Amino acid sequence: MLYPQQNAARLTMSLDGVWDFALDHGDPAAPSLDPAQPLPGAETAAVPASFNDQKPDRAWRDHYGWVFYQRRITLPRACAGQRAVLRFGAVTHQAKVWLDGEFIAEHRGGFLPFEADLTGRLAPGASGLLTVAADNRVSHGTLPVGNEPGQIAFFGSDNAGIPSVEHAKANARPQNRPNFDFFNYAGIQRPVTLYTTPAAYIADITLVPHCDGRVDYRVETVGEGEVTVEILDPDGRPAARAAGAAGSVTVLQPRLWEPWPGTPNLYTARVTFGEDCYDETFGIREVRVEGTRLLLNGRPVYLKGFGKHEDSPLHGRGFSEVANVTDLHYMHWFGANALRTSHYPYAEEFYALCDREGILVIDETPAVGIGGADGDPYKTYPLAEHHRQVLAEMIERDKNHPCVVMWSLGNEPDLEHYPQSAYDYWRPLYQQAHAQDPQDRPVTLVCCQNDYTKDITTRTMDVVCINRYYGWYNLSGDLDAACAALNEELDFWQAVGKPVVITEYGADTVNGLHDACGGMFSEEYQAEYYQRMGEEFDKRPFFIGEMPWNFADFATIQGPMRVGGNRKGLLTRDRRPKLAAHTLRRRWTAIPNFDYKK
Ligand code: E8X
Repeated sequence: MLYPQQNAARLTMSLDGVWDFALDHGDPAAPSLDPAQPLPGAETAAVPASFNDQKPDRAWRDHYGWVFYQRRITLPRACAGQRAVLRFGAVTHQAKVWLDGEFIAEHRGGFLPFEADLTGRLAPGASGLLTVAADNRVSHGTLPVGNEPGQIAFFGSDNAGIPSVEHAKANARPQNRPNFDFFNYAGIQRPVTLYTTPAAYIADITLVPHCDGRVDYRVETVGEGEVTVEILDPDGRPAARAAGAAGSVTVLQPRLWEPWPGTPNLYTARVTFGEDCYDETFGIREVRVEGTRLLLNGRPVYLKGFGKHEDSPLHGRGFSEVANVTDLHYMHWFGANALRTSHYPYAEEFYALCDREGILVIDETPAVGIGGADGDPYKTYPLAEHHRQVLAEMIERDKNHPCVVMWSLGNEPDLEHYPQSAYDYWRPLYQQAHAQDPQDRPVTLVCCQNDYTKDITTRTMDVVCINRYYGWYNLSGDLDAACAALNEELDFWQAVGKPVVITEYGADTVNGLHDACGGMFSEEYQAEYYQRMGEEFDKRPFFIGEMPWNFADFATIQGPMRVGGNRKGLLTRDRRPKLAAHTLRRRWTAIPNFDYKK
């Protein structure tokens, strides 16, 4: 699915701004407000953004079920004869859409785009009432996963078995019980666009670049016309040309895409088809695994960066170009070159920025929270079909981005209690990712702190990605024991013979809390923790990446383990560095992108 683009043949009209908004207090089984009528008692909500933090009201923060958004839209007369398309960057977690009360679209999955063709439904020069219902419920059938009524949320305090607690749990009001450690923000969280194309149009573009300058391409079209493809170099000069819907072109003396502080050279594939045209940006780079090395353009790359969240004050999980630009400038400040889109695909605009800024991205599905309740989740959670859909949509959306160097099938599923069942669930997804990705990037699955000797899935991934909290959730405060345990486990992975990246490690740290003895939660502990962990990583040639958790403090559900959210950030939520940020900055600015581990 191509990102909306204004050009010689296409118009884009933003529908972002202040919409009418109403909580739906009806039965969550289905949206209950009338989409053909103005919303009763409508309030205001900004789009794009999570609705939860936009009003100091528990009813908004803790809502469970559907919410409604509504505004009028108009298609200009100048669009006569054009195809008109309505596009949502993401509506969390599922959406239903009506125009003047007529149902026109729905989508499951809160982190990927969907469209509705309005051609013939909205006449040029006419206006219509656009109504969107968003469902924020999570369950064993959604990604991310929520726990069912009567169960507890992530890190929830249970005191299981106490009659009064059990009875109160069983009779609690219907509510979300996220089995994940981030606030269940929801709503129209990414931009909404009304855009046009000619009646005969370019539907999709696939690009597979090679370091020798060959670029394989395929253009999918609708209607009659001829395809031409012109490649423009990073300076906008013509570099190659081809005709036909599929084929190859060769760029002489290609300027490769490299991570910052190298040059992330970006080329443009200028595609024409009849009256239509579209410019698709891409980078000439190759990524593959060889032995225990991750090779970028044939050279062993070392990943230094973060697990992040799309999370910022006021916006919640909502799209914020300001937060994205600020965060990527901070990535350079840290000397970082990589990040993981934990725990869901981020906004398309973020990947475009990573392409431009030269940041390597591990692109992750929203498959987080699979496990933890009673029984084998792979036998009881109705997830497999939706998971396949989400993986397919993520790869289809992000396939041309040079910044995306690896797919993560999910985060921290249960891989040890039902090992064969887990393997049988994840292996087909691994195979799907490889089969679907035209650039055949490495595929991983991020593994939770577990008994790695029982886990038969993680070791089958192209890159072993482990989240480990030695010195925090276990061996708490004892960094000598933590380093000993880490090394015992790394001995195990050394024998597996795959590249290993630690995709999470960290310590909750209250900014401003200082302790000369470096006690847990102090800034001194976090700094010492990262210093000690880095020293151990440096001893292992197969250890090819370090990604602290988390880039910044972020909002979570309430619970006895969270003090105003997750405080493992190297930055505070409003992006101010803690002591350990300077520790990592010193370390990473001294580590080169390539050849750090031979
Ligand atoms: C944490 C992180 C959480 O924020 C992230 O989304 C997934 C968690 C650690 C799990 N990984 O808690 O800060 C460790 C579980 C061991 C008991």
